[in-house]
Amino acid sequence: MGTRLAAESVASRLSPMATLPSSDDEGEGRLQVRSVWISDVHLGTPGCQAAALLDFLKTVDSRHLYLVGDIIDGWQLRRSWYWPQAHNDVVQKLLRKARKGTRVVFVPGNHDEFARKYLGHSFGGIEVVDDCVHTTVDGRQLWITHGDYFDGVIQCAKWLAYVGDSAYEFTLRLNRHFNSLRARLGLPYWSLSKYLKLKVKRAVSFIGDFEQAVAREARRRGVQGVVCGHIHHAELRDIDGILYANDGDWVESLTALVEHVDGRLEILDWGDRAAWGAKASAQAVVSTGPAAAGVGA
Ligand SMILES: [Mn+2]
Repeated sequence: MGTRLAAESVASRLSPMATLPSSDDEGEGRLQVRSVWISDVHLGTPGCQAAALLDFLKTVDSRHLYLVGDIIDGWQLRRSWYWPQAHNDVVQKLLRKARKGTRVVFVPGNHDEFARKYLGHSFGGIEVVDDCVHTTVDGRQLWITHGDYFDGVIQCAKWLAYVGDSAYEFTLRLNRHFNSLRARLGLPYWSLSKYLKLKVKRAVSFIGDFEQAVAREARRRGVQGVVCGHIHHAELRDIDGILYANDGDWVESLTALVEHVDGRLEILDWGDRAAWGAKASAQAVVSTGPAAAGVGA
């Protein structure tokens, strides 16, 4: 195929390729980045866009791959089993990446909190941690957390502003225990984010409050930025000197956060992938020409 050949010849001219993990899909145009963050995939639910994610994972190669929670939806699976082949393929792809030299780190969220029992362990080369810090190639420290711990904090944001940090941490814990209790009773995770999203008018201020709360915690921890998910709303912006990054989701918006080889962070929108080549610098070309929109689709 012409597209395939063109993409290969571009790839062969890109020198940073040699230092990155070997790709396990040959022939297609590839995007080489340093790091990838994805979250809110919700494998095990009909809403999960597994085929699109699989194509994304085939297209993008990285040294670091962070799975920022709600990857597998344990809540839904417990209610009714839904596990088509495409969902299996995603899991296999992630394991394969770990095997081929990508460092894969899994930070569980509320929907896959069953994995929080296995913090510090690794499965098929995938490390499971509650949170972690990523250092970008230009030396910035990014705290990585799913974000559900902040559901409760936001609810109480107003009075917390007056009573300070100890009450704030108490609320974090309370939200966590509240939902653990619900889990033991067989009730689904109660998400303030979901609840408020139904109330469209308040959703905007909820997202703002969530972002503020997460950025505030990042500042308290002395890092330069934070990467999270949970609210299914991709974002990359500065909040009072803290870099706030949300990698979005693979249910509606099909977005990922990447760190390019020069340390630049960017949100990639799979629906808009034909534009990646234009936006990215020459070392990070996914594909060439208008026909490339079909690559990996
Ligand atoms: Mn979540």
